[in-house]
Amino acid sequence: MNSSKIATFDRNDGRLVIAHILFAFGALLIGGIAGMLQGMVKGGTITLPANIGYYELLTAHGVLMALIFTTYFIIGFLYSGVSNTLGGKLLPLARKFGWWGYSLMSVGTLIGVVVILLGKASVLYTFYAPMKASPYFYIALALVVIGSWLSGFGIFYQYVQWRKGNKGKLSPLFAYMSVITMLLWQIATIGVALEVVVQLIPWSFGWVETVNVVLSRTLFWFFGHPLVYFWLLPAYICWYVIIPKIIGGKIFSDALARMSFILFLLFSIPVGFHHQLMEPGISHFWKFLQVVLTFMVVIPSLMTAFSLFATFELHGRSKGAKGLFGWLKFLPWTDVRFFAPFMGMLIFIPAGAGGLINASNQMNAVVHNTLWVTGHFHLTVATSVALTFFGIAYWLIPTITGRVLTPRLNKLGIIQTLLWCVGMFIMSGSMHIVGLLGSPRRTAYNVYDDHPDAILWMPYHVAMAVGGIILFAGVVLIIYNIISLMRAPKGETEYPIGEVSEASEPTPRFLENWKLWITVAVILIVIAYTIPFIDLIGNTTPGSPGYVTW
Ligand code: HAS
Ligand code: HEM
Ligand code: CU
Repeated sequence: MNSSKIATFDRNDGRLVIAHILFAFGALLIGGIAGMLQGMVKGGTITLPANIGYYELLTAHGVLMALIFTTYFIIGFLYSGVSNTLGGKLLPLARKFGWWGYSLMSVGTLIGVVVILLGKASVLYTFYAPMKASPYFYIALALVVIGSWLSGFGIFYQYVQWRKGNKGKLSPLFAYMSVITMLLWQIATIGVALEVVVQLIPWSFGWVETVNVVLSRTLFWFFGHPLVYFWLLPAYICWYVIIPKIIGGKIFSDALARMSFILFLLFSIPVGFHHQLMEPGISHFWKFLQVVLTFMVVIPSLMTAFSLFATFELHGRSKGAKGLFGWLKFLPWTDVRFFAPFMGMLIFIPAGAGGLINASNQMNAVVHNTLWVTGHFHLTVATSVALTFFGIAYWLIPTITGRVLTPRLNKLGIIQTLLWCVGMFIMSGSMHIVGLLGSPRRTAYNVYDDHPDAILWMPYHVAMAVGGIILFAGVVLIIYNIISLMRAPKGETEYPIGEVSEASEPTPRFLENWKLWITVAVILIVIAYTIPFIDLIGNTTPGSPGYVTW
């Protein structure tokens, strides 16, 4: 293991980071139980005990996995890197922001989970109107969002102060990427905050009778698509900045890495309509424009793939690798800190390809609302992103707690990664196939006796359940590994930050010109959304009353 150069982590900062990471894994455990049960219900192997509704479970799963596990892990990870690269310590105010954010988000999460478990908010993690949840569910969501803003402010504050004290210097790559990730988040969450505060809370309290449904969904997806890049970018930080160090290589190009993050900031927001291609009430022209922008946002992912291959290949060749793929032999396959994120990268190839299919209007008509889509995001967020986060935990926890990753834990980590890959191959693979055969997502109805296609679907649903059980074993093992990491032998572990290859060109300074990039981002958003929003707000069809469908 690479623990030669010693770096101790500030203890107070460490507490903040660990609090986030442990909360994240707590959410993963509860969400994992729900996930396994859902798979079994859909496989027709169990019925839920009388009082638990399928949609209650599915809401808990979506919220805990997609919103809570991810956000907590991301904020913890970003704070750790910002502390490490911007001065080795958080400024007192930045740390305070971190704790304020953490507290508010935790209050929100607890209220939200209680309301969901009481069966008052089985509206799924996208909480589409006109399904109407308890107002406290929306208030809980608002608290989580406001909390995450405070955490973002802490990161911005640390960065701004660092730049003031280091005039003319290029900021560290990790910190730069963290700022973009949080900027993306702050802009995107404006949409969902408006939806929740202006539309859903007054409506669920009964202060207004009806809600404008298409407007609320459009505001949701204004947020919902960049949300997926908010999950992805921290994984990319690991791939760009951490992985080169772990394999003993160099970052291929600092400028290319920064450019790809800028492209995410610009193109990931004005694309929400690709989730609404099948919805009436939005004109084809705007859908077409946003699909074009969706294909633009594929480019930074392709740049990432190129850059990672280059890092791997240059490293291998510097060690004497021959032939087209000889460099593969020089990667540290038995090191879980590399292996888990690498499997995430590999799986991102089919995962991203599925995304391109979804984004193509005609093909979206085939896959929309089927289990194909569920298969797509269990590869992207639940594998590429989740495995990368797992891989990060194996060095982040020891670094912070002053411990070391033992060979035994490393081995358990490899087993955990393999379990996840096998389980996901089976579960997501069958979701993809059965989705193409027309089996719907988000339905508790599972026997399909009266549907002519049922005979085709059911074997895949059973396979989904089997995959889900293997995945749950993976959840149990990662929880065991996290607890063991917290108690691993004392020692010092380095925070692995990669260095940039000397062969690469210097980074142009305009990449750090925030005024320029934020302005371009806002212009693109204004072009893509102004007229659709004017149309939707001026829409004279009556709004919808609320329904409790569960
Ligand atoms: Fe998606 C639906 C389109 C990426 C998550 N997506 C979803 C939903 C989620 C989600 C959660 O256009 C469901 C929401 C719901 O509940 O309704 N998605 C895309 C496109 C991309 C994409 C075009 N999605 C993601 C990522 C996610 C995510 C990332 C989470 C992290 N998605 C859609 C569309 C829908 C959708 C439609 C709506 C469907 C519907 O009808 O409801 C692109 O960003 C993908 C680009 C990526 C690539 C792959 C590049 C490969 C790389 C790997 C490098 C590997 C290396 C190692 C170097 C083109 C970077 C290789 C080594 C070797 C040795 C081989
Ligand atoms: C939905 C299983 C892990 C995010 C589902 C569904 C199943 C499932 C069967 C589909 C339910 C339906 O459409 O009726 C599992 C299992 C997991 C797991 C067994 C591992 C133990 C994850 C992870 C994430 C995630 C790690 C994200 C980080 C989601 C989301 C939904 C979902 C966002 C959609 C909820 C909705 O449609 O409202 N999961 N999953 N899952 N899963 Fe997972
Ligand atoms: Cu999207």
